[in-house]
Amino acid sequence: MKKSRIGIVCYPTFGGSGVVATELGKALAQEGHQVHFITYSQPSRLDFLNENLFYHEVDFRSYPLFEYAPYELALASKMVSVVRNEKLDLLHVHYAIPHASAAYMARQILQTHGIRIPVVTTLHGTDITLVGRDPSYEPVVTFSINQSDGVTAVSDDLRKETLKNFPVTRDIEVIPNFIDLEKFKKQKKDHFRQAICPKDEALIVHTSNFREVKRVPDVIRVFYNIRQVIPAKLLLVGDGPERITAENLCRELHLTEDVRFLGKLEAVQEVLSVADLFLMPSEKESFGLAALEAMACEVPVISSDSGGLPELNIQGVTGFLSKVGDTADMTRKSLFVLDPNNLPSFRQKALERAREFDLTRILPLYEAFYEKIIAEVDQRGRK
Ligand code: GMT
Repeated sequence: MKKSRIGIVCYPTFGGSGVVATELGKALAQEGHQVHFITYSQPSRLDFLNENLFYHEVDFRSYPLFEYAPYELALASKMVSVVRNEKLDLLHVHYAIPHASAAYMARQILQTHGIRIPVVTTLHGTDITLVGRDPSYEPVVTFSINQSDGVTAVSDDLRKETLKNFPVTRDIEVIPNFIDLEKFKKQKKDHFRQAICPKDEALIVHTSNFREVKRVPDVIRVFYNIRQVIPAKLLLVGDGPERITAENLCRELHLTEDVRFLGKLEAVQEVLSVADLFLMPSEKESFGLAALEAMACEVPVISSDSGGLPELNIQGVTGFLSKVGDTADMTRKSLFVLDPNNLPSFRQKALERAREFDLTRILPLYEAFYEKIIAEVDQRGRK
C-alpha cells in the first residue's frame, strides 16, 4: 500500500478495542505510514517512540451548565482540525459508540471545506451485542454504520450479529484481532512461577475488565471445582465492577489462600508465561483477544462457546468450549487439559493457532482494506 496518513480514534483504556487500535497504529507506523491517534488521553499501549506516530488529545471542557460534557462534539471538532492540519488520507474509528457518529459529523463538516475524508469503522463487540442494541443508541449506531465508507468486524459472528440485529444495508469485512508474536510470546519466568506455585500447583489465569459479561464468578467456581481434585492456584488480572462479588465468592468458598487479584497489571505477558490454563467463560465475546494473548504464550483455553470464540479456540485442540454458565463441563475439560499427559500437546496447538493471527498476516488485510476504501471514495468524488 502507498504510504498514507491515517487518523486512529479509539478508547485509550485497557479494553480490547483500544489495545487492537493502538497495536494496529504502532504496526502501521513501523510500516512507514504516518499515524495520528485522536483520543481523550494517551493510549496505555502507546509506549513507544517512532517518527511516524503522533498523538492529539481531545480538548474536553466542562461547563457548569453541562451535567455531561458533550465529548462527541469535542471529538468531532478535533477530528476536523487534525484531518485539515495533518492532511490525513483516512480516519479509522474503533468501537462504534460514539466514534462512528462523531466521524460522520467530522466528515460532513470537512465537506464544507472541500475535503472528502474516507471513514472506516471497526466494530469490536459490545458496541453491537450489548450497548449498541439499546434503544437509546440503536438509531445512531445503525445510521453511522450505514454512513461509514468501510466497516470491519473482528469476527464472522460479529458481522452476522450486526446484520441480524440492525437494519444495516451494507457489506461488512471480517478482519480478526491479531497478535505480534515477535513481542508477545512465552518468557522464561521460572522464579515467578516458583514463587506463586512453590509445590508446582497448576496455575490458572483469567484476565478481563471484570464486567458482568465476563462472568468472573464462573471463573471462581471452575477454579473451586478444579482445586477439589488437584492442587491449583488462580491469578486474576484486571479490575472492574465485578471485583467485589468475585472477592466475596472467594471468601465464601475459602479460596483466599489460593487466589490472587493482581489488578490492572500491565505485565500480562509475564503472568501468561507461567500459566497452565486460561479461563474465559464470557456471556458474550466477539473475538476474545485475551484468549489469543494466552495462546501466544502457549496457554490452552477453556472458554464458553459464545460469539466469535469458536473462530479462535478449537474444540479439543487448543482447549475446549462449553455452553455459557456450564461450570461443571468447564471443570471436566480443564482437568483433562491439565493432565500432564495432555498439557504439552494443548500448549503446542495453542501456539500454532495463535500463529494464524500473527500481525504479519492481519496487517496487510487492513492495508488492503484502506487502499480499497480510499480508491472508492476518490472515484465517487470524480463522478
Ligand atoms: O468488552 C470488552 O471486553 C472490551 C471490548 C472493547 O471493545 O474494548 O472488547 C471487545 O473487543 C475486543 C477487541 O476487538 C474483542 O477481542 C473482545 O472479544 C470484545 N469483547 C466482547 O465482545 C465482550
